[in-house]
Amino acid sequence: MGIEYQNIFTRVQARAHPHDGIALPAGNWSRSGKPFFAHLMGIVGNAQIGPIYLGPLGVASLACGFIAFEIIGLNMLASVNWDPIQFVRQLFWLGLEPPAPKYGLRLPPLNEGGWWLMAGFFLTASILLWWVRMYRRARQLGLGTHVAWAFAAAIWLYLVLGFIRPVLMGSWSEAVPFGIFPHLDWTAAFSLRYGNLFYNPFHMLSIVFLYGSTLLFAMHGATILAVSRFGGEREIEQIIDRGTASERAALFWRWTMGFNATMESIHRWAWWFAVLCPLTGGIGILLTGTVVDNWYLWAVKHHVAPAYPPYLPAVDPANLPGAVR
Ligand code: 07D
Ligand code: 07D
Repeated sequence: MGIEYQNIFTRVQARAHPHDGIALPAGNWSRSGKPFFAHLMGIVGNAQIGPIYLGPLGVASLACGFIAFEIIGLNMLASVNWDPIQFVRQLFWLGLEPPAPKYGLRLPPLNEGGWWLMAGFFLTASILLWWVRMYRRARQLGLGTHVAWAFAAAIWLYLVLGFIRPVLMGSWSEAVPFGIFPHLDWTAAFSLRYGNLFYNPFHMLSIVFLYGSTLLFAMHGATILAVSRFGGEREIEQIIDRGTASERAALFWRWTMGFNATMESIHRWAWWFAVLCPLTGGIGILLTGTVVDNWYLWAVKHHVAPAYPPYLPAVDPANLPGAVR
């Protein structure tokens, strides 16, 4: 078909009058902003921008998020002596660290982890308020709350990493620092400290769902784009009409792998894979240091990994028969 049906990047931008959406029941704030169209946004999504619903929860969440962001940013700036040039140059390396182990779960002085604790409090408040907002907006529109519960799965891992596990371990020092590379260093150190996270079966499961999510996303996105020439992205009509895009898509997968998901079930696959990634991951982190202290030794004990053979002196290949001398 060539250029006239090239749909990986482009989409038709139908323009009507911008609309505000349905009227909101009593007790809601009104939506803010006069809606307008942006062609560039129309390339990646819907061209209509706004109006947005802020509401008290949205405002409170943004305020808490802003406070957390400021605490982190100003601490980072202080750590380079308030030098803006160094702040920009070293930004990815700067961090706000949790309190030292000697403080346990007590309140440390501000510059020894107190700021970290405060930033964590406001970031967590911001995330939880945003969660309630998503839940309530879905309800107000008469939707299911699937988005909120998927977000809750991510929040579960976040809370395990920064709150639940540190509390069980009895020390804030177990938690993750704020910062781009500092949080990566923490991740690597955590794996090393607990005997290599690769041997944690819940890390394995989490990876399965992470990789599985990208695979499913690619399969679903590709399938729908491939049948969009038959109107395949208009999913509902497709379910009730025979000989349509949906039926061809189903046939394609039955022919290539013998089984097909349905227009509805593919989304359930996607939801579960995405949700199970941080859900299983959070279980894995929660068990680490609380129940299992060394995942490699745990794996050897449970016949998941072989034990290292007893120490043998290293053989120098240059001294073996047949080696080039
Ligand atoms: C694409 C949606 C947009 C979201 C973005 C993230 C911030 C942080 C920093 C105020 C897919 C916005 C980032 C607001 C601003 C400060 C100091 C989502 C998309 C663009 N990580 N992590 C990143 C977080 C953990 C790990 C990137 C958050 C664990 C590894 C970004 C958390 C462990 C790698 C980031 C969190 C871990 C990253 C890109 C919270 C184990 C990378 C994220 C709240 C799970 C990658 C330099 C992304 C990277 C990366 C944010 C937790 C490991 C900065 C907010 C402790 C190995 N992480 N992370 O695209 O490039 O997500 O790092 O728990 O390689 Mg991380
Ligand atoms: C972090 C959920 C919280 C995020 C929230 C978002 C904001 C931003 C701003 C809008 C991501 C809040 C958002 C604040 C607002 C704006 C602008 C989800 C998060 C609430 N690992 N590993 C995983 C792999 C190794 C380690 C999971 C692969 C090494 C640790 C995932 C490899 C070591 C932890 C995964 C690999 C190590 C993990 C994360 C390969 C390091 C975790 C899943 C190929 C040397 C986490 C059980 C996720 C976990 C985790 C993948 C290797 C350490 C599947 C592919 C061996 C410590 N690893 N990993 O969804 O759950 O995260 O482990 O080598 O804690 Mg790993």
